Amino acid sequence: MKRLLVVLLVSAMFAVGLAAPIVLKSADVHPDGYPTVEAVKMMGRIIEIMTNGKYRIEVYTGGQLGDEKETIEQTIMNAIQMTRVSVAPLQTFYDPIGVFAMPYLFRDEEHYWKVLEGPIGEELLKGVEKIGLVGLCYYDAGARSFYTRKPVQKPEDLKGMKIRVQMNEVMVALMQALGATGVPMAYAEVYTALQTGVVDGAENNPPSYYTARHFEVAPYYCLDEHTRIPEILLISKAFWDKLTPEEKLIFKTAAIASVQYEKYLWKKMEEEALEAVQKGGAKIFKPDISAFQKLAQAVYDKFPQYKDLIKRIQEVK
Ligand code: GTR
Repeated sequence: MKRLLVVLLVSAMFAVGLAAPIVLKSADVHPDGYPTVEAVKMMGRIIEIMTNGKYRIEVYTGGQLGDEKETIEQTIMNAIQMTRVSVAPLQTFYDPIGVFAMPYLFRDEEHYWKVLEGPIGEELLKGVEKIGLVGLCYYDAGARSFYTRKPVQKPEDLKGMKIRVQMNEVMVALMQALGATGVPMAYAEVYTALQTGVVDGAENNPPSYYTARHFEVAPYYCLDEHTRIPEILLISKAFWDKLTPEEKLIFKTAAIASVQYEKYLWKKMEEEALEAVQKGGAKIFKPDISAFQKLAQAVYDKFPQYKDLIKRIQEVK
């Protein structure tokens, strides 16, 4: 009798389209509440509704599925279906996108979005197909600045310091140009590395500085805003290729909607984070940015492969 009921129930569920959804695992190094995490969740809800429950996105937060290099690899292999990462660690897999890590590349925020949402941004999103990924969209990640155990107010203060950077060659070169040593390291390890003095500092945007609680162990935040490296949402090409044209359109539309949401959450959190870290004891310093900018120019000679792209980016008005 019980069996019959189960069978009936299951067939009824199939009939109304509630049958076991296809679950996409999506990775993020940030916690719940972080703009990128909430944006991907929103995208998932739109997709679930629009496909009558056929697809569901489960976001695995806080680096549960590995660091960014690992989740990129897993997404390429379709072991997980999606990952939201910074474009910085993607450089190792697809070099052209590393151009976005160049220091002081964008004149301002408007220029940044014009490039990302224009032909150059599209071209680089499309480019990741070569490595088995599909780029769905970029998200805002603001500007990255230094935070250290001892105050930094001008580039000379960075001399001899070990600064944790993302897994990215441009960032290592930038630290060298500023007189420091770049130490590539996974995000999850940064707190302890700062606490124990394995590194003297790191660099990131205000929401990361706050949510990863790095302000507790590196309380001097110098807003030199050396880079604007966007976030990117990647989906496995192996998975993508199985979607119908209509499903692809739904995924892409949902991604675009989630970008608007992320941008809104980002602005809010950027402000809240700056307030919260100061309440938590961090000291914020606004330096003379041109001093950093001048030294950072040396990085441009080291990456001749980006010359054309940089020229095109600068020409975007
Ligand atoms: C954050 C970014 C993360 C991660 C992190 C890091 O700003 O959102 O995806 O790349 O920086 O520094 O590792």
